[in-house]
Amino acid sequence: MKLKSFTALAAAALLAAFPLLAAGSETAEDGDTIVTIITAPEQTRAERPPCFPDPADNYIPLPETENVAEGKPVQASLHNDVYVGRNLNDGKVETYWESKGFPAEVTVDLEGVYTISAAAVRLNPSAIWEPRTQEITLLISMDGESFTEISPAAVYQFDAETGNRIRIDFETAEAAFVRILITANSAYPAHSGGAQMAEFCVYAAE
Ligand SMILES: [Ca+2]
Repeated sequence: MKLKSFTALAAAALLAAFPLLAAGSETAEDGDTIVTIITAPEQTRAERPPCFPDPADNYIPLPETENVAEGKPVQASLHNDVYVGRNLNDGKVETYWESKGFPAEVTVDLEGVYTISAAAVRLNPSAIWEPRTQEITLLISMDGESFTEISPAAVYQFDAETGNRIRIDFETAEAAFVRILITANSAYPAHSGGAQMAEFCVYAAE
């Protein structure tokens, strides 16, 4: 009790000595928190101090032309678990398709004839996805029945350091359908899994 009365006396003395404190004491008595509002600058991505390099600087660059495969009808080999075919061109690297075994085949109907010159296969760029290789062949068609190889089977390295993405450039060609064939995935040396694609992109020629 002694302490309380001393505190009250001290507060009264302070207010008498410094009347300006009275204005601020109103808020304090209500128990509100006193905050200072600072308007943040508009920004579309996290700002990174110059001493921390942006990992995206090491990513394999992708064409800036339209990805004509995005959102188009897909026919895909059987999938594992919930990793269905529509995940492979929904525009999100967080969702992916995983085939049930090999060979794994995906055909995208571009719904029209496009002049194309590159494709890309993307996985989630998170480092949780450990480095792996996949063996990939690309084919094109005008009628969806007769396909021509435009990029022969080759082994591509996927690594979070380079964005977990690979790019396949080929001679400019016209196509209405694009087929991708994946025959191996080093992350699945046994037959428990299959091919994996977060996004299959087909780019219009410049
Ligand atoms: Ca996806």
